[in-house]
Amino acid sequence: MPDIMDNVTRIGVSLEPELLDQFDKMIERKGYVTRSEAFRDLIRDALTQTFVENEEARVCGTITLIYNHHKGDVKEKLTDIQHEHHDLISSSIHVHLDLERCLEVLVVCGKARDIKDLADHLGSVRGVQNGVPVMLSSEITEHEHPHDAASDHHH
Ligand code: NI
Repeated sequence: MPDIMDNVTRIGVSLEPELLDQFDKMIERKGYVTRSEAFRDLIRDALTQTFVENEEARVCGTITLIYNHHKGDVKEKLTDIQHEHHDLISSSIHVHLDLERCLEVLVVCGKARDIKDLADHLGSVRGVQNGVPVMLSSEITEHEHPHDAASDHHH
Protein backbone atom coordinates (compact mmCIF):
# COMPACT_ATOMS: atom_id res chain seq x y z
CA MET A 1 0.00 0.00 0.00
CA PRO A 2 1.38 3.41 -0.90
CA ASP A 3 1.35 5.83 2.01
CA ILE A 4 -0.10 9.28 1.51
CA MET A 5 1.61 12.35 3.01
CA ASP A 6 1.44 16.02 2.07
CA ASN A 7 -0.80 15.29 -0.91
CA VAL A 8 1.76 12.98 -2.55
CA THR A 9 1.73 9.21 -2.72
CA ARG A 10 5.02 7.44 -2.10
CA ILE A 11 5.74 4.32 -4.12
CA GLY A 12 8.69 1.96 -4.19
CA VAL A 13 10.42 1.22 -7.50
CA SER A 14 12.73 -1.77 -7.96
CA LEU A 15 15.56 -1.29 -10.46
CA GLU A 16 18.67 -3.19 -11.43
CA PRO A 17 21.75 -1.40 -9.95
CA GLU A 18 23.21 -0.77 -13.40
CA LEU A 19 20.01 0.83 -14.66
CA LEU A 20 19.78 2.99 -11.55
CA ASP A 21 23.41 4.03 -11.98
CA GLN A 22 22.76 5.12 -15.57
CA PHE A 23 19.61 6.92 -14.47
CA ASP A 24 21.48 8.79 -11.71
CA LYS A 25 24.20 9.86 -14.16
CA MET A 26 21.61 11.09 -16.65
CA ILE A 27 19.63 13.11 -14.11
CA GLU A 28 22.82 14.61 -12.68
CA ARG A 29 23.81 15.80 -16.16
CA LYS A 30 20.36 17.27 -16.60
CA GLY A 31 20.58 19.04 -13.26
CA TYR A 32 17.85 17.28 -11.29
CA VAL A 33 18.20 17.65 -7.53
CA THR A 34 16.09 14.61 -6.66
CA ARG A 35 15.22 11.30 -8.31
CA SER A 36 11.58 11.93 -7.54
CA GLU A 37 11.46 15.05 -9.68
CA ALA A 38 13.17 13.20 -12.54
CA PHE A 39 10.66 10.32 -12.27
CA ARG A 40 7.75 12.79 -12.21
CA ASP A 41 9.00 14.44 -15.42
CA LEU A 42 9.45 11.09 -17.17
CA ILE A 43 5.93 10.08 -16.21
CA ARG A 44 4.51 13.44 -17.38
CA ASP A 45 6.36 13.09 -20.71
CA ALA A 46 4.96 9.59 -21.20
CA LEU A 47 1.45 10.78 -20.34
CA THR A 48 1.77 13.73 -22.73
CA GLN A 49 2.93 11.44 -25.54
CA THR A 50 -0.02 9.14 -24.98
CA PHE A 51 -2.40 12.10 -24.77
CA VAL A 52 -1.30 13.71 -28.05
CA GLU A 53 -1.51 10.35 -29.88
CA ASN A 54 -5.26 10.83 -29.58
CA GLU A 55 -6.02 12.86 -32.71
CA GLU A 56 -9.04 14.48 -31.09
CA ALA A 57 -6.99 15.80 -28.13
CA ARG A 58 -6.67 19.56 -27.74
CA VAL A 59 -3.00 20.42 -27.68
CA CYS A 60 -0.68 23.39 -27.89
CA GLY A 61 2.79 23.35 -29.34
CA THR A 62 5.10 24.58 -32.05
CA ILE A 63 5.89 23.92 -35.70
CA THR A 64 9.42 24.87 -36.75
CA LEU A 65 10.26 25.62 -40.39
CA ILE A 66 13.56 26.44 -42.07
CA TYR A 67 13.54 27.63 -45.67
CA ASN A 68 15.42 29.59 -48.27
CA HIS A 69 13.30 32.64 -49.00
CA HIS A 70 14.89 33.06 -52.44
CA LYS A 71 13.62 29.68 -53.66
CA GLY A 72 10.58 29.99 -55.92
CA ASP A 73 7.41 31.20 -54.27
CA VAL A 74 8.04 29.45 -50.94
CA LYS A 75 7.29 32.61 -48.92
CA GLU A 76 3.93 33.21 -50.63
CA LYS A 77 2.91 29.56 -50.29
CA LEU A 78 3.76 29.47 -46.59
CA THR A 79 1.86 32.73 -46.00
CA ASP A 80 -1.21 31.42 -47.88
CA ILE A 81 -1.27 28.18 -45.85
CA GLN A 82 -0.85 30.07 -42.57
CA HIS A 83 -3.74 32.42 -43.42
CA GLU A 84 -5.94 29.42 -44.29
CA HIS A 85 -5.24 28.01 -40.82
CA HIS A 86 -5.20 31.25 -38.81
CA ASP A 87 -7.53 29.61 -36.26
CA LEU A 88 -4.74 27.17 -35.29
CA ILE A 89 -1.85 29.66 -35.19
CA SER A 90 -1.56 31.89 -32.12
CA SER A 91 1.72 33.55 -32.96
CA SER A 92 4.82 33.20 -35.09
CA ILE A 93 8.45 34.17 -34.81
CA HIS A 94 10.55 34.84 -37.89
CA VAL A 95 14.34 34.96 -37.69
CA HIS A 96 16.54 35.80 -40.71
CA LEU A 97 19.31 33.24 -40.12
CA ASP A 98 21.68 34.50 -42.81
CA LEU A 99 21.45 36.04 -46.31
CA GLU A 100 19.17 33.26 -47.59
CA ARG A 101 17.75 31.12 -44.82
CA CYS A 102 14.79 31.91 -42.62
CA LEU A 103 13.70 30.18 -39.40
CA GLU A 104 10.03 30.36 -38.54
CA VAL A 105 8.44 29.03 -35.35
CA LEU A 106 4.64 28.88 -35.22
CA VAL A 107 2.89 28.61 -31.87
CA VAL A 108 -0.16 26.46 -32.45
CA CYS A 109 -3.20 25.33 -30.47
CA GLY A 110 -5.94 23.01 -31.65
CA LYS A 111 -6.82 19.39 -32.26
CA ALA A 112 -3.76 17.14 -32.53
CA ARG A 113 -4.93 15.94 -35.96
CA ASP A 114 -5.26 19.48 -37.33
CA ILE A 115 -1.81 20.45 -36.04
CA LYS A 116 -0.24 17.37 -37.65
CA ASP A 117 -2.02 18.13 -40.94
CA LEU A 118 -0.85 21.75 -40.85
CA ALA A 119 2.76 20.68 -40.15
CA ASP A 120 2.59 18.18 -43.05
CA HIS A 121 1.09 20.80 -45.36
CA LEU A 122 3.75 23.41 -44.53
CA GLY A 123 6.55 20.83 -44.67
CA SER A 124 5.50 19.62 -48.10
CA VAL A 125 6.06 23.06 -49.67
CA ARG A 126 9.14 22.77 -51.88
CA GLY A 127 12.22 24.28 -50.26
CA VAL A 128 11.00 23.84 -46.67
CA GLN A 129 12.81 21.71 -44.13
CA ASN A 130 10.62 21.11 -41.15
CA GLY A 131 10.70 19.28 -37.91
CA VAL A 132 7.98 17.15 -36.46
CA PRO A 133 5.52 19.36 -34.56
CA VAL A 134 6.12 19.55 -30.83
CA MET A 135 2.82 19.03 -29.03
CA LEU A 136 2.05 19.44 -25.37
CA SER A 137 -1.12 18.99 -23.43
CA SER A 138 -2.15 21.79 -21.14
CA GLU A 139 -3.96 19.18 -19.04
CA ILE A 140 -0.88 17.49 -17.62
CA THR A 141 0.69 20.02 -15.27
CA GLU A 142 2.71 20.13 -12.09
CA HIS A 143 -0.22 21.21 -9.98
CA GLU A 144 -3.70 19.79 -9.71
CA HIS A 145 -6.48 21.25 -11.83
CA PRO A 146 -10.05 20.16 -11.33
CA HIS A 147 -10.61 18.04 -14.44
CA ASP A 148 -13.70 19.87 -15.73
CA ALA A 149 -12.00 23.26 -15.49
CA ALA A 150 -8.86 22.07 -17.27
CA SER A 151 -10.55 20.66 -20.36
CA ASP A 152 -11.74 24.00 -21.76
CA HIS A 153 -8.96 26.07 -20.33
CA HIS A 154 -6.07 27.31 -22.42
CA HIS A 155 -4.16 30.59 -22.41
NI1 NI B 1 13.71 35.80 -43.21
